[in-house]
Amino acid sequence: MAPKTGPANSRFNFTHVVVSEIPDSYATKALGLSGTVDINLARSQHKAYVDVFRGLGVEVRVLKADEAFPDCVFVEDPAIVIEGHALITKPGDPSRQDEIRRIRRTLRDELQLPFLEVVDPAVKLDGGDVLFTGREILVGLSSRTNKAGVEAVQAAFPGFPVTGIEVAGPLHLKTLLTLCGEDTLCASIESGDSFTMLKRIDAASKFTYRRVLVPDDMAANVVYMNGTVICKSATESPDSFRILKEQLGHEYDVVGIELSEMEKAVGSLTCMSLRFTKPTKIKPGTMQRLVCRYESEDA
Ligand code: CIR
Repeated sequence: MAPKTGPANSRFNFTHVVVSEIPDSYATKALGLSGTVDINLARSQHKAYVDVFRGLGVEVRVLKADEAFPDCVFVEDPAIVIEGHALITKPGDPSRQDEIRRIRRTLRDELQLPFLEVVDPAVKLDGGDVLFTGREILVGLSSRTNKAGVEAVQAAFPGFPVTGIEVAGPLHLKTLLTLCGEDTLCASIESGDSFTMLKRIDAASKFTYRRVLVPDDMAANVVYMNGTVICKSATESPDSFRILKEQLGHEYDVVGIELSEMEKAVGSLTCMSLRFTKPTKIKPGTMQRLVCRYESEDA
């Protein structure tokens, strides 16, 4: 079955999604844990999330849980995939750095994406800080991503403008600010952090985006792909869900997902998947400058 698609020529019509099972260690050892995780509930929430992708007709690759990496469900952080081209990152927290090994195996060896890897030891770079809008790449400067990380993204994707944006409070830029449609950004007004970052983007970007503002901070993290907006459920964030539905529902399907157990480890919707189309041929100019090279130690 061909995947459901959104607007013709959208850069966000994808054929593939990579996700990971949740290890038992997530419940006790994930970074930033607050509250007691109900691991069964976490897994059923995760299943509902994965089922949305399956319902879109895309190929979903589910990586086995890795007990050595309590945060391994957050597959967005060890890699960035833009226009089907992968950059393996240098996760900013040392406990997560070796998560790149299985992501490298999946993207490079199994899916055979055009592939680069950051090797500069000065780089800190989490995929959660990288927001591709279709026109440019905004990179959050956070506790997990530094200036060298922004430069690595710039070097890897010379086809797009790349701009560093100071993260105002949350873990990552995308924790509280995401793409929710074509040329449309979703931000929240709850704490002010999200809105501050939106203003920084307005000031730094030469592009103009339509904006959707939601009342709940965590509801500003949505996944937009294949004509669908995956957001927090009406049960968990009723007002935000209503606003997203009102403002985007005429153009896209809006699907709500419960997220309570993933939020206990600062997780969000974008961070649990990598979404892309495998390029049929490498686009000239997209990744010409090989400033990153691959490490062979885990081939
Ligand atoms: C961490 O602190 O790395 C994880 N507990 C949460 C990572 C969430 N990732 C993301 O938003 N991209």
